[in-house]
Amino acid sequence: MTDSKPRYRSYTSPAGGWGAAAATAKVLLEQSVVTKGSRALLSMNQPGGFKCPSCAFPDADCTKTLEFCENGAKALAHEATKFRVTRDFFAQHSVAELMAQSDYWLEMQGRLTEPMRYDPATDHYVPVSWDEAFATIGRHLRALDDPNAAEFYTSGRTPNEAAFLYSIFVREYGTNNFPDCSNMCHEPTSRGLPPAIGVGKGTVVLEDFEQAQAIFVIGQNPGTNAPRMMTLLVEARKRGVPIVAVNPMPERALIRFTEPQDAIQMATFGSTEIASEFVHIRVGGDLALLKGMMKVMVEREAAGETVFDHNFLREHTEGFAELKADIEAQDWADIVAASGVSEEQIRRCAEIYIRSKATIICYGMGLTQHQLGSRLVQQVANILLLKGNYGRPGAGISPIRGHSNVQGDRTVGIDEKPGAAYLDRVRDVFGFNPPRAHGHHTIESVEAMLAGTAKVFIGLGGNFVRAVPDTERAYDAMRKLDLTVGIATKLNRGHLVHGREALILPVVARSERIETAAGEQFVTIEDSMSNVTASRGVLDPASPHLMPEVEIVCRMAMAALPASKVDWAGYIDDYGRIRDKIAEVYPAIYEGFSERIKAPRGFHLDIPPRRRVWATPNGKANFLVLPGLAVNAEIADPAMLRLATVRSHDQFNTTIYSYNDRYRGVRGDRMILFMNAADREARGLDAGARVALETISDDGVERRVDGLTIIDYPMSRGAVAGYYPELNPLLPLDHYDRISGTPAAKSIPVRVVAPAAKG
Ligand SMILES: Nc1nc2c(c(=O)[nH]1)N[C@H]1C(S)=C(S)[C@@H](COP(=O)(O)OP(=O)(O)OC[C@H]3O[C@@H](n4cnc5c(=O)[nH]c(N)nc54)[C@H](O)[C@@H]3O)O[C@H]1N2
Ligand SMILES: Nc1nc2c(c(=O)[nH]1)N[C@H]1C(S)=C(S)[C@@H](COP(=O)(O)OP(=O)(O)OC[C@H]3O[C@@H](n4cnc5c(=O)[nH]c(N)nc54)[C@H](O)[C@@H]3O)O[C@H]1N2
Ligand SMILES: [Mo]
Repeated sequence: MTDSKPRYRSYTSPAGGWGAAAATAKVLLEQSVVTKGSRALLSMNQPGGFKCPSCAFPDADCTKTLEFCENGAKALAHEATKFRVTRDFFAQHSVAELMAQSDYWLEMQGRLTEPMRYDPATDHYVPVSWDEAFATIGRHLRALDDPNAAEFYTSGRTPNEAAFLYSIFVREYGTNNFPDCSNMCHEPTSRGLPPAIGVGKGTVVLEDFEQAQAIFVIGQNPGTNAPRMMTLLVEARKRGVPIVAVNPMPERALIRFTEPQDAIQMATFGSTEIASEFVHIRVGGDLALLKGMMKVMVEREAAGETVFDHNFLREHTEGFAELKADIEAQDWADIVAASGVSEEQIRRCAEIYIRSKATIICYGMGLTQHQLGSRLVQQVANILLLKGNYGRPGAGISPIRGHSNVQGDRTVGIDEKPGAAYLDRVRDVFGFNPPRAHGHHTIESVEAMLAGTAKVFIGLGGNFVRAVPDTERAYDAMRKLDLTVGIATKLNRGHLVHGREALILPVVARSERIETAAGEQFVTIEDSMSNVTASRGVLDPASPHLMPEVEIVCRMAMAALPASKVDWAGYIDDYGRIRDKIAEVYPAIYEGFSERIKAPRGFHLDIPPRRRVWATPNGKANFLVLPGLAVNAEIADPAMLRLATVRSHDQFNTTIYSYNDRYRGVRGDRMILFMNAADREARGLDAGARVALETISDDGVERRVDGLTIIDYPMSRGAVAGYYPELNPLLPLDHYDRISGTPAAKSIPVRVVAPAAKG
């Protein structure tokens, strides 16, 4: 915490606008990259340039001159920063000293510059040669009796080429242990949608937003986490398209937004009202809302109106009768109580949905991060099926992904539960027998570390210990390991909470040029709407000693697998050869990759539901019923509140850009508890009180976070919110969705308790 007196003033201006423009200028200045950063921003998301390292939202067509947002600019400025973490820095600070610093401070030290190894004798990181680093990794991996004792994490900034090779390396090594960031994020989409519609991805493309007649935004905060999406929402509103926003927090950008790319709106201080209907849902109340809307549809059909797309239902779906029976069994009073939304408003939402001939439903972490997240996502698929909102312009399901290439990483093999057909393909293309047994997802990998069965952790990007639940236990877990390896651009806590031996391997970043013996290389990424595009860095690497991720993966493989059947050395220089192999392993979607990627805006990967083709066992789209109205285990404790851990406007996941959260009116602090005044008064607490939170659980582990300041905020009743990752110590490791493995980070059962007495 930087400031003992946090300041809070409710933010009443529209989101976006000059505030966004000013914040862009400020961050370039703070990182001392005004000229370099501004120049790089002109190449971001442009043909021939690089892809924004921030979120996974696709870019629009070339008619827009600038294709970045305030938060993309922050991501770029922090990557292009002039600050450096050098060997002198590590000589000055022991790991114990660095541990005492905040995540913000660590981030602000700048880019990593050379490989480092942990020296237990001095508790300092010291320089190590790349050769020695790979030899260490090879020695540890070769020494393991069981390849399943190694965990291979991936974070979603890793491009397709590196992720693909990593998935081949790890499988040849002998395990499917692929914990990844998606396991904490949109896995309910990847696992929940295939049995419903045959693909674990979204079915809309950008153009669909221009033809939609209604748009729902559920559990998502696009003004902060996908700001380029705001352009589409503004345009839709200007066309009079109703937008329904469903959220326990009245996020500013969902209410009013000024489009920073709109010169007239900027000049006149104008703004656009976004949500025509703001649904102030209870945390976890979305299931009840969706069922309420479906109930209205069922009732109107029973009264003789044609509401469903009957041809579509007949031709394309199975399970309608079961769904209908489940909906009929729900009682209105229960629906209203579980959602916290009035019957009138649910009826208005249903009316919007019924009238629209093409509806898009977007959703984010507010929907996925619950104990039944995967099955909740299936209910979104259901309501869209009822009106045939697939394979029609302007309609479909639209999970808004997080990391810029998290979807692509999964497509090219980062998957702890690979299918048999894919494994056969890998065997045929590469000539080794990949392991068939499923591997660990993120939670299972932490459990294996705690149990002492895991020995080695390799993190291809990311900040594993800060991202996972149960921070204290995660720290214990990492410290039991023999070797931890962090492959990263920036120093983070994951490098400080380490195994007996530890390495930090610094990489060339997205915005930087990759030069190999074969000349300049580009990489590819897949965005949230399945577009694959090339990304070519334009800046000089932060240091001459950085290595591209592709080369790091190849050299780890060469060190660990001396008798490999794969030509690793051949992939280091020529990324075209990697793409040819991707095409061989995934002919159905990647045939002709090297040719197709030459198109200035890349190409779209086939999504069968767009053609009304369903890759499910029965060849149909399936209605999947989730009985009841709850997506989290009920807890009969009257003091219980549901805690949603969310992102501020000034962070990218575990990377903290500042202590401010502009749209929520917070300055100078992140130890905040957003609470409804009525919930606060019911507990006899004062506004601005300092409190602690305790998790309600029955596993005997005490989980508590102290030093939180209550802010009166228009939360829905019974819901509180605070920031991730500071509140991760409250999230129990086993509080997760069993289908996807995704932690229920939006519904932690907590109670407010008195703070520890100050010593
Ligand atoms: N600038 C920036 N951009 C990012 C990121 C970042 O940290 N910073 N992270 C990236 C990543 S990896 C991801 S996954 C995405 C995340 O993007 P979002 O999905 O927008 O992320 P969150 O802030 O976690 O939460 C989303 C919203 O869910 C709401 N919510 C909480 N509980 C519920 C509930 O029960 N029901 C409903 N309907 N809503 C609920 C919260 O109030 C919040 O507005 O953004 C990506 N883009
Ligand atoms: N309580 C709670 N927990 C959550 C969430 C939540 O909403 N609430 N959200 C979850 C979600 S959605 C996600 S996606 C995860 C995120 O989990 P992660 O993906 O593991 O975390 P990040 O903070 O995105 O990782 C940041 C680090 O990545 C490294 N990095 C940045 N760019 C690059 C690059 O180009 N290459 C390489 N190799 N490294 C790079 C930098 O060193 C930086 O410190 O957290 C999850 N955890
Ligand atoms: Mo994410």
